[in-house]
Amino acid sequence: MFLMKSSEKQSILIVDDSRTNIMALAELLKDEWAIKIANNGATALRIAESKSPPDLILLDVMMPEMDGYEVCKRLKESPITKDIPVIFVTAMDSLENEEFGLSLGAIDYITKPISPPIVKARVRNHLELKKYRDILKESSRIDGLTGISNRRRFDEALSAEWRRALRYGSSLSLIMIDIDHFKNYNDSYGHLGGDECLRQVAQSLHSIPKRPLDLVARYGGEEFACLLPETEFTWALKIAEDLRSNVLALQLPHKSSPLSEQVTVSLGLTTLIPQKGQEAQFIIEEADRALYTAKEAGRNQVSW
Ligand code: GH3
Ligand code: MG
Ligand code: MG
Ligand code: MG
Repeated sequence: MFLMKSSEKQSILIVDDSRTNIMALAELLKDEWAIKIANNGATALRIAESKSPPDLILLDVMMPEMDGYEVCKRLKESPITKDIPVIFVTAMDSLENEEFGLSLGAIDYITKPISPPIVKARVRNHLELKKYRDILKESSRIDGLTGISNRRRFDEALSAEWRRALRYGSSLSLIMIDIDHFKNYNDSYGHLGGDECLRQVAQSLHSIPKRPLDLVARYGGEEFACLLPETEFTWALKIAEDLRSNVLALQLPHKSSPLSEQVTVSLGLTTLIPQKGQEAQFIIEEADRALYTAKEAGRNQVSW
């Protein structure tokens, strides 16, 4: 459900200050792959960090302002872009240059003038490897019990969205969700019964947020987290209420709950605009505090 659809074309970002070079490469590759272009380093970095990053970057070296080596260095330094493979395509054909380019983390170094079939073959090989890396990466970010995203995916997404929100001054919302009286549930229905309950609650939570960057993850035990980038408080509150009522709608019996006859969740919501000097951890602490308030106030409710 989370894996890339095989029908989706992989995309290549071509970075070159020469329009002629861009057109030549684009012409060569456009039938097989989706093409993005940038005629300077800053634009390339922006596209690489965007919500739909390329699967491969073909990078010129000699460009005014920021050269290709610097672009590659920055791509490899950022956790958001470091896994995008970079191939230098350049007229700088000395062994020293090639060695330097590869030492920056590029996976390949192609010198101009290019041989079109060889460029195509190398691009194809690297994109094939990228596809399998993506599949592996994806499966290591799925929670084994519930099939939704796991803590690792959540931590990565939070760190990426925190940076983005900090840079653009946008609102980030986080909802922490905890099943009420789950210890009792395990006591009544056994650990396997508890596991089945976790699966159903996870799936019902997962089906609520609709935008591609919204994320519901199993945070740990019987706690879940819902991360909503670029989301204002009012909308996040509506999502939180929807999460709560979707779990109620499951009508899972919970005979030993001191609260009601069925499984319920408590939710803590925080919306904030990240400020310089704050750590991403801050939004978790705030949402946890709100969750504690919801528990204290009687559970089966949203607090903020
Ligand atoms: P509260 O309403 O205050 O949240 O009460 P609670 O009983 O849910 O809270 P507590 O954190 O004390 O209990 C969480 C329980 O969740 C304890 C643990 O046994 C259970 N749990 C955690 N992970 C799993 C799991 O993977 N499977 C099962 N079956 N139970 C789990
Ligand atoms: Mg150039
Ligand atoms: Mg708990
Ligand atoms: Mg609990």
